[in-house]
Amino acid sequence: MTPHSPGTDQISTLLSIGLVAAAIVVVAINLALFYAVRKNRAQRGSAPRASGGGRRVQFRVGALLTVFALAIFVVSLVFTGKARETPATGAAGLAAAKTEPLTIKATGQQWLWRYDYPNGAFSYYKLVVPVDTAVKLELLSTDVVHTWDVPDLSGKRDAVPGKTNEVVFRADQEGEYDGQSASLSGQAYAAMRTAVEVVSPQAYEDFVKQQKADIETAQDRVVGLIENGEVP
Ligand SMILES: [Cu+2]
Repeated sequence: MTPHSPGTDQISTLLSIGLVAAAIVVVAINLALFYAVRKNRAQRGSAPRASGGGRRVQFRVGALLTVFALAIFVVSLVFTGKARETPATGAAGLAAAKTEPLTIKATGQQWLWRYDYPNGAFSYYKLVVPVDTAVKLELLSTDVVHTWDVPDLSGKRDAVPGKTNEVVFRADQEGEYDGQSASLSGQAYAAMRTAVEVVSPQAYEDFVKQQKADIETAQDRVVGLIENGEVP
């Protein structure tokens, strides 16, 4: 995972903190063990001493471990809280999303993602968003539970029928970010991938405009065919 949004930055920092904390525990336990064994090891001709440590030692170790666990708990709370915050659109982002995030509907269906943009355009599989812009995805599902999961940009979130969940992110770099299937939603769930293409605000505006025009042209053509009786 390479974080490319404030939320994923927090998640990956928390992951590193957890890793360091775990390493400290492993090293400390091994050092203590090594020290205890060395101190009490058998001398030539005498049996090793049994050592349990006094009440005071037990209390001190217990207190130390409690403080350590509490510290990790508090740090985790702070970082997950920060990861859930809605990021603000930056200076290089879409001007129209300065105060409110750009809201796009993401609808999961067996086995495809559909994205509906504010101007009425829509796209399948690939989501196009502007860089440095707060983007809010409203997750919906038409059938079963699907999971939207683009690890570089956000934590996973479920799209549940009859309920609207949200994912908020702000991509810090243009490029393409891959999503994967993260929950079993039927036979073809593994093929239900998605991709997020992060482009400049201008390229985003051009894309949704063009996409809308193309959709309308195609729809007009179909209506024309029906009116001419070429399609029953
Ligand atoms: Cu699915």
